[in-house]
Formats: sequence, structure tokens, C-alpha cells
Amino acid sequence: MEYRQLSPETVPGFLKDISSVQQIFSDLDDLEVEEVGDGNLNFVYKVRQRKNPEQTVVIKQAVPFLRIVGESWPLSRTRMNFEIQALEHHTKYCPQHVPEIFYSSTDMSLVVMQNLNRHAVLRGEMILGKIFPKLAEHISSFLANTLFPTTDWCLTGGEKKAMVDRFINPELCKITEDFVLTNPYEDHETNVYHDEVTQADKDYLQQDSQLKVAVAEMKYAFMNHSEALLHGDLHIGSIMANEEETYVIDPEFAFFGPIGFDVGAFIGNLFLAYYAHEVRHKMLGREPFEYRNWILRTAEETWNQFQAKFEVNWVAHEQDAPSSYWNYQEGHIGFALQRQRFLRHIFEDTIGFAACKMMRRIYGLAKVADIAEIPDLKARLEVERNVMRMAKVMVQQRSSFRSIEELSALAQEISPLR
Ligand code: SR1
Ligand code: MG
Repeated sequence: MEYRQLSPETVPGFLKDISSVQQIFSDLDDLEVEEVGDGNLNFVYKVRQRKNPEQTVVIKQAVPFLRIVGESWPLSRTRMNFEIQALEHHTKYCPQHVPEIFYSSTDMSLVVMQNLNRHAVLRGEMILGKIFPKLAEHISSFLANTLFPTTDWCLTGGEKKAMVDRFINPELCKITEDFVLTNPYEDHETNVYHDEVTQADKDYLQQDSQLKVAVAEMKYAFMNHSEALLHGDLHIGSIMANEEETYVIDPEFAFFGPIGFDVGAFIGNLFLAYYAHEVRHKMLGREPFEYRNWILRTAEETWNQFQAKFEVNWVAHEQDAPSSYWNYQEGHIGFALQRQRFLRHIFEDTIGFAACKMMRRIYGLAKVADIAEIPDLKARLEVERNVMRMAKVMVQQRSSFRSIEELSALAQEISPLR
């Protein structure tokens, strides 16, 4: 099939020929299509049958450019090949948190999937101040269950290298290398500053040698530490949820990288929301204490539960296929120490990458609505300064935090929980 970019007008004709889709709709001549993509890269269409709107799918299609910039910024469509492969992996290891895939095509660079119409994008819902009681439980499961099976603790060297090879994703990694781990820390032409940002604010990030060395270390880790198959872009816009269920979407940035990058992406976004809600909750006419407290507890529970579940998976794997390496009298002690040290390493990476994910959203090209859509620029600037203060300590002192609770204590030191 030859690639063509779909439009709301051409979607129904395209779907008609797909047998797995024919089984979903009782009448393929009566479809209503709406383009709903609000991401930076792709186009997303919601398709419903007019008379039976519960008969519905979503189509996500990659176009050969970066949507946030436009056609002047070419970006190959192969990103959808990585997304399709990663969705298959996520479905295998954690189906309860992945949308059902009905059809995929690398030629057309698209997937047709379950319309999560009883769920909404987490970022939008959190901006509205909604609480998701099961979020930490679900995301920690997603992380532990998708990451552990692709580590060298689980796969053989040969299996792992074959998978690494299938997930060499240089173009999207380059986006992260540039927009998350380089450009925001220099006065780069792709950065975007609002009118209240002062030279001193920029220098705080862009002329601090200790900070720049620490960020460069995180970038090096991102580029060299092929620890597990990552989602690669696990911010709260890549999650759809309601009070009961949580789905992880959009794994086009998938590649083999440092585990802390995925965990840190999620936790860093929670801290962004924590700072945003000092202002946002007042905009909502509510006292922020309860909501911000929930955000901090969610960050803590996510890390603590992730760590426990990752270890459970590791121990179960060792019990299923005991290795001769730990087969000596005190082998269980050595194995426990190994787990403890590895999880400590992931914790440090989590803090360092969370910090980078926070900082990139302030001056970098791609913002987060939580902060960037605060209309009062002075209030927004105060939020941004708090984010910068915390992120700077996190990345520079990432090896000195003993627990996730120490991290949320730092968040409260900078902006007290009230
Ligand atoms: C140009 S930066 C675009 C961003 O959107 C994606 O969601 C990734 O976070 C990427 O960095
Ligand atoms: Mg995305």
C-alpha cells in the first residue's frame, strides 16, 4: 500500500477495506470523523458510527514532518514502526494498561486502536484538579512489567542485542537529545521565552557550570546506557485515565535506554504539576492543599511500588530459571545486594532525568499546558522559578537522596504544601 496522509474526509474510505475494522462497525457508510490530535508530532482521528456512537475507533497516523513546527521540519514516518513494535511489547507484558490494537500498517504509518472514550488525557484532567486514586499503582505496574523483561537480568545477551537492534530509533532519540538534554541549557534558537523571563533567569540555567556538567552526564547516560526497552516519552500527556483505569499511549520514542528515563519522566511531570497547582488551584477557586498532597503522595507511591514490583519480577525470574552464578551458600545475599545496588542506580537516574524533564518544559520548545497556559505571566514565572530551583538541586545532588520522601520534602521546602 502506498502512503498517503489521511484527512477526516478520506478516513471512512480507508477503513472500509480493513477486515478487522469491518467487525467493529455495523455500518461503514455512516461514520463521523474528528481530528483530535493535540500532540507535537502526529494526527489523531476519532471515528464513530453516527447512529451507534459506541462503535468507535481511533486512528493515529504519523506524517513526514514534526507537527509542532510544520512541514519545514522533516521527520521520517518510521517512528510509527517503533510505536507499533512497542505497543506489541507493552500488550504482551502489561495488556491491562495498553489500548487494544485492531490494525496497524507500516506502509501507511498508522494504527487503528481502541477509542478510550471513557478516559481522558491525564494532563488535561490534572489541570482541572481531578484525583486519580489508582494512578501510582497502575503506572508502577506498567513500568515494572514492561521494563524488567527487556533487561539483561532477564534476557540472554543474544536476545537482548537482537531487540536493541530492532529498536535503534535515532531520529526520535535525537529529538530528546536536543530538546530535553541540550537546547534548554544554552541560549538556543529553538527555545521559547515569555516576556517576563529575565536574563538572570536564563543564566540560572544556561550559565551554571555545575548544572551543565550534571545535565551532560544525564545526556551521556541517555545515549549510552541501553538498559531496557523504554516507552521513551512517558509524560502525563502520554497517559489516558479515569478513576478506575489507566492506559499508556504514544510509545513512538521507544528505544533501549536507561530505565530511570521512563520513571523520571512520569515523576518529573508530577512535580511540574505540584508547582503549577499552587497557582492553578487558586484559578479553580479551591484550596490547593489536598490536591498537591495527592500529587506528592502519588510520586512517592509510584517510586516505592515500582521498586518493589521490579524486584518481585526479578526474584520470580530467578526462581523460574535459577542461575548457577548465585548457587553458593550465601548466594541469596549476593543476589539481594545486586538488586539493591541496581535499584539504587535506577533511583539516581530517575531523579536526574526527572529534573531534565522538568527543566526542558520551561525554556524549551515544547511546553506543558499546566504551566504555559497560566495566563498571569508573573504568577507563571514564579512557578517556573520554583521548578528550576528544585530541578537544579535534583540533577546536581541526585546521588545524595536516600528516599523518594526526601525528594518530596525538597519540593515542599521550595513551595510549602498549603
Ligand atoms: C520538538 S519537541 C517535541 C516533544 O514532543 C514529544 O511529546 C516529546 O516529548 C518531544 O520532546
Ligand atoms: Mg507523544
